Amino acid sequence: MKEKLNAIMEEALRQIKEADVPEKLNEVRIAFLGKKGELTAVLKGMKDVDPKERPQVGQLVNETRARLEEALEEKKRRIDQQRQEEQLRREVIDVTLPAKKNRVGHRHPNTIALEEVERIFIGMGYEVVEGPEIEYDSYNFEKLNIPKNHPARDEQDTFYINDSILLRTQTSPVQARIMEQGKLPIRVIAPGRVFRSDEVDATHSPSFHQIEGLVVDKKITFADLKGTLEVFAKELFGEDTKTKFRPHHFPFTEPSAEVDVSCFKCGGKGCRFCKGEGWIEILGCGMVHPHVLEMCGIDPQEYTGFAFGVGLERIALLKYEIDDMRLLYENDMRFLKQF
Ligand code: 2U9
Repeated sequence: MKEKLNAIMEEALRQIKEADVPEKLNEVRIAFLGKKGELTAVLKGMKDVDPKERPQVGQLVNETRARLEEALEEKKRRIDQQRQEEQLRREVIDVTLPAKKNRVGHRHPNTIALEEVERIFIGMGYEVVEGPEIEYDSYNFEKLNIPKNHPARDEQDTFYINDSILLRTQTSPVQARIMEQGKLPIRVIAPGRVFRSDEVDATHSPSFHQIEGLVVDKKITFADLKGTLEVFAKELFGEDTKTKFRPHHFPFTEPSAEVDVSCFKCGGKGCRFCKGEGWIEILGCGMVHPHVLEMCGIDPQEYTGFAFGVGLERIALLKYEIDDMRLLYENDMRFLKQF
């Protein structure tokens, strides 16, 4: 019996040594210590052993069982340790590798300029309003004093969907719609995309952006217009900025003016930036034409108003000293990431 137990032990220890994964180790455990295992079979055969020898054989079986359990446990610990070491080797982090750059985007120069203009007018109590880019001819032209065959239609040629629907050439129809709603007084700015049938060059594009403003109330005068635009120019270009109003003509305003600001590079002395002029043109403006007020349902005897319009791209080009408008639309990251 002793030899048999020794043979079992030797075979079990050999198999434990060979087992290299926990699954195989478990198979060895079942083969020797399981219900139908070899050592269990010896225990079951105890009834055939001479009763005198039974205690000794029983002790031997128990010792063998304890040895095998210990060997199994030890091998399991070693396999687990090996696995953990392998895993640590596999998952090692190279702290010397350069970190992945987290590239955070930022606002387009047009958006930065727009938000600056909006901030200034919101500070003066204005509301920001928007309207459709596809417009009726009547809102884009007729109600703004530009009837069919008016010469201003040539300057503002656009893309027509049909005879009466077009891509808006200005954001003025947004204000015409606001006036028609009849809620007075009005103090709004209308930023948005506009379209013209223009060739692309450094200062023109078939699609660009405008910000227009409109104020309608009782007793609004040209002095209100001047004061408002002077504040705007100082906020945008600096406290020392001067403004100059030059008479001009627009069909929708009367009287009308173009506004220049003193060059913020040379302070008005004349430099390369202002082409030696000392002044830079920034916007157009005027008192809303009484006929325009009337066509939009407002009594010009009771109410007066002023309006102005500024090209957003022009503001961005000036503020950031960009010399070609096309750069604003090309989405070249080397250009855009400078702002
Ligand atoms: C209504 C009545 C009047 C808006 C105005 C201008 C003068 C103007 C240009 C600036 C550069 C367009 O982008 S640009 O080419 N705009 O000079 N715009 S007054 O006048 C209005 C608007 C709406 C109902």
